[in-house]
Amino acid sequence: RSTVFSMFTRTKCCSIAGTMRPSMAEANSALSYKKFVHFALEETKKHTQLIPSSLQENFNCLKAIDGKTELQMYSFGSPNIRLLRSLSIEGSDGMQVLDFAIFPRPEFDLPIFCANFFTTAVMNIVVLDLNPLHDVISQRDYKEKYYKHLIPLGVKYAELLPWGGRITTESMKFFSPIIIWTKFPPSEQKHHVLYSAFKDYLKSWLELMDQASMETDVSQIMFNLESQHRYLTWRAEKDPGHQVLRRLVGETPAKEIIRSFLFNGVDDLGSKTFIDYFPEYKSGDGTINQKRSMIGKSFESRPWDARGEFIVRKLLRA
Ligand code: BLA
Repeated sequence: RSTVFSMFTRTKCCSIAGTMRPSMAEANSALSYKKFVHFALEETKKHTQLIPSSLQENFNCLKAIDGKTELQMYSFGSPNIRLLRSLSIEGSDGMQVLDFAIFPRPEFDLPIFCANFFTTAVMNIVVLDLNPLHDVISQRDYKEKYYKHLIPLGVKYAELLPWGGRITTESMKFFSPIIIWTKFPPSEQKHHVLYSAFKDYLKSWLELMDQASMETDVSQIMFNLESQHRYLTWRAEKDPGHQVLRRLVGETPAKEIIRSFLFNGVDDLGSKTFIDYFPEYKSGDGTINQKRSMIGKSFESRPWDARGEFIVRKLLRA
């Protein structure tokens, strides 16, 4: 496993490797996401015992082809977390990336914690959400169970971090009523708001985890498992970050980071294929259509209202 990575010299290139403690200079750097990772790990440790994942051996620190950009990866598990993993990238050109996710064990129908921030010298692209494991548009009971009490939090941040405009229509099915989808030119004030949002969303997820009860019904566990596998299958195939990763580390290592690290489980949590889950992407010769979206982009404005009701149903009718 991970033959590609052994071809790289895996030096401890990232400055917070080992200690996970950013230096004051890094912590104060206006646009760094290191403090986000540091907060997330420390906060999660207050709620559960984090055990280093076996993935850490192969996925820890990597220098990009340019010899300057650094990719830092962390991964852990716990009694109720299947995988907590973090990829942060600090580019020499001011590019900063955070892809932080927490996937629950299949005995829990908890949402998936998802923070995806892509920052260049001119733009921030932000997705922050507790991605629902099950459908929150048609399954009202699931929506009420996890999101009802969080709607005010979502409304607060939707005002501070306004809707980022038209978005891949298919992605909306993976988002919750409290989704933060926003774009803004780099600004210290916005970065600060984003840090608060990240902390509040993570704390909310950890509270849900504390309260969650373990499912014992096998069919329900299988249902959770398939939903998580479907989610992983979507992101491992269509995540907008893939192109950037390929450019940074090359085709094969990028593929390995995506399938074995970021969306670990895509190859072993289920046997359905991308086309099984998303048949509309099947092209004439049976392969997967390379387009990111078959429907195109939509939702000029936030499709959830302030009560957490989805207001533009027709595009998502499968
Ligand atoms: C853009 N990233 C986006 C967009 C979304 C997401 C919604 C806006 C473009 C679009 O409409 O698709 C994120 N999409 C998600 C997430 C889910 C989803 C989280 O469906 C979950 C179900 N982004 C990263 C990483 C990189 C990155 C790691 O998370 C780079 C290494 C880059 N995201 C990135 C770039 C864009 C983007 C470059 C703009 C490219 C584009 O608009 O196509």
